[in-house]
Amino acid sequence: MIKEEHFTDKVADVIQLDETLSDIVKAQVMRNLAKLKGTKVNILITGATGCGKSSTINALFGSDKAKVGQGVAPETMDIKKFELSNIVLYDSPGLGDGKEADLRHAKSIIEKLHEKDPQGNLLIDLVLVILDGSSRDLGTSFQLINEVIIPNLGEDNKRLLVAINQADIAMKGRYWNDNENRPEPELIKFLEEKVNSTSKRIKEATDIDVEPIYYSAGYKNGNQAQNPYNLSKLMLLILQHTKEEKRAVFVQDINKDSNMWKDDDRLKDYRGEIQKTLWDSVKESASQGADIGGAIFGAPGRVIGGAIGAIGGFISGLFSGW
Ligand SMILES: Nc1nc2c(ncn2[C@@H]2O[C@H](COP(=O)(O)OP(=O)(O)OP(=O)(O)O)[C@@H](O)[C@H]2O)c(=O)[nH]1
Ligand SMILES: [Mg+2]
Repeated sequence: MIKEEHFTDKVADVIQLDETLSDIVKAQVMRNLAKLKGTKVNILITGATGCGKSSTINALFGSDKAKVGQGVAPETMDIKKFELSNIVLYDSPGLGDGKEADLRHAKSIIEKLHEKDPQGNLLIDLVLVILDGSSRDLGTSFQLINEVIIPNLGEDNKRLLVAINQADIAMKGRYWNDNENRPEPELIKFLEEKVNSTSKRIKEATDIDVEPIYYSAGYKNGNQAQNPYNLSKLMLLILQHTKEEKRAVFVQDINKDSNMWKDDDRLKDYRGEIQKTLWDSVKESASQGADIGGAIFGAPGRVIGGAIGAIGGFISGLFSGW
C-alpha cells in the first residue's frame, strides 16, 4: 500500500513557496508543522463483547483496521493497539466475560488510564465506551463505567465519552428505515430514553455528567452492507473532547470515504463543524509563535500566495461530496 503524503508536508510546501513570508516566519511554521506531524492522539476504546468496537474503529478511520467478529466468541481478548499515522487506538474488552477475565480487563484498563507519556502527561487522551444499544442488560457496562473508568479518570472528566451503538437494531430492527438509513419516530423515542437513562445511571452512581449519543457503526456482511448513522456526530464529539492543540492530526487518519459520514440526525451541521474544527486547529498549530495568523490563514478570499486556497481546498477535499 502506498503511504499517503502527510497533510503537514502539503501545508509546508505551500508555505515554502509563499514569497510574502520572511525566512524567520517560514522557519517557525516549519517547526510547528514538524511538531504537529509527530503529535499522537491516544484513544482507548472499550465495551462489552460484540458491542461494535472494531466496527466503530473501521468506520471512523477506514475499513479493515480492526477485525470484526462474526461468531459469539469475543474477538478482543486483551488490549490491542492499532497505530495509525497520528491516532493510536487501544481496543480493550469490557466486562462480562467471566470473573477472571473481568478482573484482568479491569486491571489493564486501570493501568492504561494511569499511564504517562514521555512528557509526563496522561497517555490516554480519550476513553470511548461503547454500549450495545440492542442489549437489554447493560449492567456490566455501567459497572465498567462507574466502577472502573470514572474512579480512575483523574481530574479530567472530559476524557470520557459514552456512545450507544447499534441504534438500527435497538428495537430488534423495527422502526429502522432501511431505505433512508435512519430511525423512525418510535425508535428515536426509544433511543432518546436509552440516552437519558444511561446518563442518569452514571450520574446517580458517580455524580458525573455525561451526554451519551446513539449511532450505528453500520456493517458489511457478505453482499449486505449498511452505512453508519450519526458517525459524524460521534466524530465531532471526539474532536471536542480532544485537547485543542491535538485536534488537527485527525485530518490525517479520518476515514476519507464520504459515505461513512452522510447519514445523521441533522440536528446540527456535524460535517461542517468537523471541517471547521479541523481547519481552525491546523491554522492555530501552524501559525503558533509566528506573526502570520492574519496574513496566510486569514479570511478566505484574501489572496496571499494562494496559501488559503491550497490548504483550505485540501481540507475540504478530504470529504469529497460533502
Ligand atoms: N446492525 C448492526 N450491526 C453492528 C453494528 N455495529 C457492529 N455490528 C455487528 O456486530 C457484530 C460485532 O461487532 P464488532 O465490531 O466485532 O464488535 P466488537 O466490540 O469489536 O467485538 P469483540 O471484539 O468481539 O469484543 C458484527 O457482526 C458487526 O457487524 C451496528 O451499528 N449495527
Ligand atoms: Mg473487536
